[in-house]
Amino acid sequence: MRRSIVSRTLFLFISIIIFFLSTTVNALDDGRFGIFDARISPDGMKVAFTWSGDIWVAYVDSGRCSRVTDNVAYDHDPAWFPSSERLAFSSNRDGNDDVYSVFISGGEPTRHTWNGAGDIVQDVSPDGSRIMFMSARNLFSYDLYDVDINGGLERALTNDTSRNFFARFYPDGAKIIVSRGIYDWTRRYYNGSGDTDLYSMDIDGQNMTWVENSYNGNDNWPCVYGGNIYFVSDRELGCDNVWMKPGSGEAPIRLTDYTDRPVLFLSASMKRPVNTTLH
Ligand SMILES: [Ca+2]
Ligand SMILES: [Ca+2]
Ligand SMILES: [Ca+2]
Repeated sequence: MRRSIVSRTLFLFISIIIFFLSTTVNALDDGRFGIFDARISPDGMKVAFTWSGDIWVAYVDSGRCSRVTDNVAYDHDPAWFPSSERLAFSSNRDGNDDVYSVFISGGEPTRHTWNGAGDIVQDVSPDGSRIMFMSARNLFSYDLYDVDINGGLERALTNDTSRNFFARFYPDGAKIIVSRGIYDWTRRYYNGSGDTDLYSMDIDGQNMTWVENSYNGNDNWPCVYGGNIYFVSDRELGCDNVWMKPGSGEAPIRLTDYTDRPVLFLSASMKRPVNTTLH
């Protein structure tokens, strides 16, 4: 029963991803620009993404796309607020990447960081109060920070020599899951000492814990849904596919069968399928 519910749940959000790729790519991608940073909204009805240096939103029910930012600077890495009406994103419009947010209905973005290092948005806390971002403020590392949307100093969540990226909050806001290593995610089939593993930590950066380290290669884009951990890995088939590590602690299970076109930018909606309950 549990497997069937999980399968239906996964089918829902994979269907959304497939829908997104089959509509927006055809509509927008003329071969010169890629679509990046796809993120499903918490209500499951929209997909935010980066295209041609701006933030766009695709609507799942209609397939319509709308442009959220329109600026000569490079706007990227959108992350949804819990309302599904507002996005945090990074932009170099003021000289280097900083954290901004904007309502998808329009208006001027709000700026949240001013540091000289590049600040790359990772996620918004499930209560909407803080934006988590990655920044190379310390030499040779990419650490995680967060900032209160109402102002104040940023808070450092990590301080080490690893790259901490693709960080996402757990749905209940109690913890963060993150991919850690020192490699470049665009380098496929990497197996070496800099490979990424998945870790969880408290929202203040304490109690960093290995949650998936069984593969001497890369595990990326982790997200937690229904108590299970979903991520992207090339550990089989020579290609990046979607994998699930059950919350019960069993070995990861491969959920897609791609052999030539890798899965990128995995994300999950917080919305649960109608008439089902996850335990
Ligand atoms: Ca732009
Ligand atoms: Ca900055
Ligand atoms: Ca690994």
